[in-house]
Amino acid sequence: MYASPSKAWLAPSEPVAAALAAGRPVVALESTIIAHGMPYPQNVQTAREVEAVIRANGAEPATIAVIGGKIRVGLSDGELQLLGRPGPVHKVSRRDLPAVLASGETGATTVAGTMICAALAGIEVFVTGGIGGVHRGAAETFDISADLQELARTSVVVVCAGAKSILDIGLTLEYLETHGVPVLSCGQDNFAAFHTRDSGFRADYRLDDPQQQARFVRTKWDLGLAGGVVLSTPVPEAAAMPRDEIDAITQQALADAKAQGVAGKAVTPFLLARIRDLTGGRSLAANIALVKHNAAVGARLAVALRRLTSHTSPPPPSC
Ligand code: PSU
Ligand code: MN
Repeated sequence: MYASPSKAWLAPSEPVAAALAAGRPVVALESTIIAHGMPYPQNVQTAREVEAVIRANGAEPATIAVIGGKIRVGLSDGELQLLGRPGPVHKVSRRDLPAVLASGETGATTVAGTMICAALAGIEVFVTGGIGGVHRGAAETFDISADLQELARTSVVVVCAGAKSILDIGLTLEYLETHGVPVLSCGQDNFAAFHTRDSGFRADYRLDDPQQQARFVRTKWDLGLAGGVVLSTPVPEAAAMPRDEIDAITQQALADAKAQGVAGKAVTPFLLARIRDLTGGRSLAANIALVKHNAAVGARLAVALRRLTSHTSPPPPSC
């Protein structure tokens, strides 16, 4: 029977445990981006730099992964290396979490997996690069990331640079609307498209100020409206890629995936790696720049949320 979730699986690091106990702002970070989204050693280097940006903006970083039968919240240098080096690391979404925890193997958490763990640990803000979404051609493949369903039910803010153009961004936004997930934008009216600043689709609400963002989020949860919030902020101008180029390369990568019969959880890592090769590594530079920028936005929101006086805990998932 489903009881209230047990925190026994959580193993926070000392700094994260201390920050949570003191009510200081904490920002969760995912690990699939380290293990399956970027190559070694840039992945580990970036993970460290992103943590430093969060500290510089007044919050405690908590990178999340499954190691040795525990959900580690806040990783040591050795643990970052374990995830970042080539090796057997599972990609852990909602479906995979019990298997990898129970087996004691090593797992990197996706947006969905990280949201679950962050909520369990009492962390309200989570920074990533891009969210998963409805894949192009989903009408035939049914390929819709579990990230979207998680956003519908788990009360964590996900700060991102929008969604990649490997996805159908219009359908991704439709799906989020259906499930009552608000999409906020910071710095521009439109939802961002990861490598490029503008997806061509408007976000639901533009809120540039962390105080405004915090009031929105707190109001949603005070109303008992369980579920996540997407906060999109565009890749910094200097690191953005030309739209025509990334569109053409995305088409090529999608065709390659189809020709090679790539399916299931392998699709997104395959496309990310293929785009990196086809851009001669320039997509990686954009990826690194945008994650660091997201980290600053997320840390400022976490600080603003802690400063709000009216505070109740986020509601638990409705199922
Ligand atoms: N988008 C990116 N980089 C990533 C991912 C998505 O630009 O690394 C990762 C995230 O961990 C996300 C996951 O949760 O891919 C989505 O995988 P899928 O499409 O299989 O749900
Ligand atoms: Mn999928």
